[in-house]
Amino acid sequence: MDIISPAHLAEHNQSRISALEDDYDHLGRQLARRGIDIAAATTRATRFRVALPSWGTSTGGTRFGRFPGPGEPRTIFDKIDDCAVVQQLVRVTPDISLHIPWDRIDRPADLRACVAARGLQVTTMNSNTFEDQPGQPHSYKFGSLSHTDPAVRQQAVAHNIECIGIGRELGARAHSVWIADGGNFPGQQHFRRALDRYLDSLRAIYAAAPADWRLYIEHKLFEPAFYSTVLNDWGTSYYCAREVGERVFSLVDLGHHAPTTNIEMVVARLIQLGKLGGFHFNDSKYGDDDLDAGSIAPFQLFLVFNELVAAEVEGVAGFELDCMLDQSHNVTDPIESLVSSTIEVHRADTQAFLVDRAALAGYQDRNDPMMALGVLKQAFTTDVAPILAMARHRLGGAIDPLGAWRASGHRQHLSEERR
Ligand SMILES: [Mn+2]
Repeated sequence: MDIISPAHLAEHNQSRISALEDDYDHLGRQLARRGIDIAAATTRATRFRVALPSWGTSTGGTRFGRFPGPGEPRTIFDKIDDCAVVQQLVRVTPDISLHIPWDRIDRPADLRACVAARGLQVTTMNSNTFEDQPGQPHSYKFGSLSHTDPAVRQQAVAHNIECIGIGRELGARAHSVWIADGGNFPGQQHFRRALDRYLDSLRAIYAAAPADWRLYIEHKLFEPAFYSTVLNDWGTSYYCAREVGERVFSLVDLGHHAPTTNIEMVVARLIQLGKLGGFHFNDSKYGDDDLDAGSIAPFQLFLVFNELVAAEVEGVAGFELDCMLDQSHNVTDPIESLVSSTIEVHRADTQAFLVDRAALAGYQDRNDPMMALGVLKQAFTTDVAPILAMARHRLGGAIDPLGAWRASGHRQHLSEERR
């Protein structure tokens, strides 16, 4: 079921295909001189996947306010429609990540049918024990899964199990847990006991998950707790994942690190230890800014993908990833941000595939940092836009997704329909 008219997309592509073929052929000759087959790079680019967050279809907002735009989704069904628009344009985002209870799901069977009719699937569930819901018996003000009161922990565990139950009805296969638990003052929490309580709760959630599901735990340096956080870094995340079970993995949210953290190295460590489960892609300048992926530090994004592609081509055993966007769109049209961020992570992945790995290994062995960096920079500075556009075109998407979206006038239509 198409939302943007296929005739509009065809017309849009028709006026751009000849210029794209020119650029593509030129890039193909350039890459051939480097021993790279552009056809192989393009085929690989058609297989790229990044999941869309249902919550990314609305304006997020900050703690100072929220400025919703016209035609924002009113229900989960509207959010699915907006994800379907993104998928129609970029064709590498068939997977959706849901957030309970931000997504109100009263009729899972209807939702599953709607998602499938749009050519999409729900892959991952996300719980929310970082804010209180109306009528909830116990407050999360002082924590959830690691709370000192067993009744609060039990409520938080039950919520996570409920999310998994909804996910099963929707055909999902993974559950992602982020907790805001921590302390704002020295002395507020007993660090070791809080982590032990978190582990106990996580074991209860893991025990309730279907055997073929994966459980992701997402660490974060700080915020909303400003002094200490229970699951604060990748090392703690790795420890917890290892302690709790084989199908528990660390999820890396790019914004959840200190600004100077070498995130690509965190990624490499988790790959080596067999516990990297996936990503929440976004970008940041100062903290957990939730800016659009690739908008601030595109070289860092490339370096992260460089580690992923290295693991892929080196055949690291059991290496499987769930990649999602997780952003807060405050000043842009959420559909445009999702489209643009998808293109940015797709770009980083495609550039990383162009790294001359044999040359890089040689320079590493010979301790030649200048030439090693040169190998990475050669891939990073290659304009792979024609490969991305050709991949989208072959998959039935738009050569210029943002241009096609703007010209479709669909936002105006939504602003009237969703008044
Ligand atoms: Mn996240």
